[in-house]
Amino acid sequence: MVDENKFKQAVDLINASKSVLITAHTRPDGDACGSVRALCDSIKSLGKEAHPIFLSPMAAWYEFLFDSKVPILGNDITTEELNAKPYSDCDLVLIVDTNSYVQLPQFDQWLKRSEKKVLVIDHHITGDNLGDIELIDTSAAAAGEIVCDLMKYAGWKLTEEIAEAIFVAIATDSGWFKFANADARIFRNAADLIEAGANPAKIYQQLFQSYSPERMKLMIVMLKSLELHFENRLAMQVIMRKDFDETGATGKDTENLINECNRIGSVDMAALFVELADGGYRCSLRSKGKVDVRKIAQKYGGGGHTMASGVNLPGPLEKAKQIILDEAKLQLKS
Ligand SMILES: [Mn+2]
Repeated sequence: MVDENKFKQAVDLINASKSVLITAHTRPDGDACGSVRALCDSIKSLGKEAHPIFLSPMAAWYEFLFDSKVPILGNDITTEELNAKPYSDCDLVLIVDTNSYVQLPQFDQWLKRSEKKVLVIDHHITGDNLGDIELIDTSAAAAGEIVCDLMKYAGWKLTEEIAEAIFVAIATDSGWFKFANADARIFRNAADLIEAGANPAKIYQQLFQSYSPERMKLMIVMLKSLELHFENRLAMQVIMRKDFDETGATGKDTENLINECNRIGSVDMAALFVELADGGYRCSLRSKGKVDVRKIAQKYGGGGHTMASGVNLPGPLEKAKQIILDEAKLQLKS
């Protein structure tokens, strides 16, 4: 739990502001999208302006969280435009679900030059101390849980829309309440959110039964690439750029696909390599608990959690794979 004094400082900061720029890490996931939506609503209900931006497109299945399109930096607005209205009027920057420059492409440059106050809400262990005030709770399963705690502390109204948004945040970061981070606290929060109007069955359908045919085809291609190593304890899968062309899927369609191979009982660790435009690979890593995948990601400039992390590795593919094979071998034998 974040201590009360920190919550007070955060509430004071928000109360003192007139207009808030809200963003989250690139490739916004359910936690990022849900938390941003919930905070926008809360801040607006206080009579303030809230201006959300994302740093890359969100997956289609999160779009229901927003009534209007959230501008994307680099697509819909430039960093120069962050110095013009309405953003120039913002007197507070709120960053959710990350505290790291590398997770804020383009925005990091603007942020370094900005003199605005910064509030960070995050549950990751690694961070660059971006905030003047930081609500960091590494025991929270999702940033959405800290948002939930903040709202309870501040006494802000938990509307049906806010409850739904936070439910999305906590449900997605816990793999629909089935990862090791799904503790009593998350179920208590979930119960509160359901009482406030969140509808789990509806949300489940919107999140997990809403694949586009293109995404399904991409998943099939990915599954065909499955390789198992070290007595089937390490699963590795690959998505190449041509796979996107051939299936019609896009980068955001890869979210959560890595979890599919964890259905295999023997698998302790999973890696998914997604080829990038520069010839490198975005490598997502998952662990069932025996391996610390954050250590591996961190060693090569990435970050994340013990059981879910990510890192960009240079190509060619065989070299990127070898790095993961070597690191996995070290941890699996110990
Ligand atoms: Mn998160």
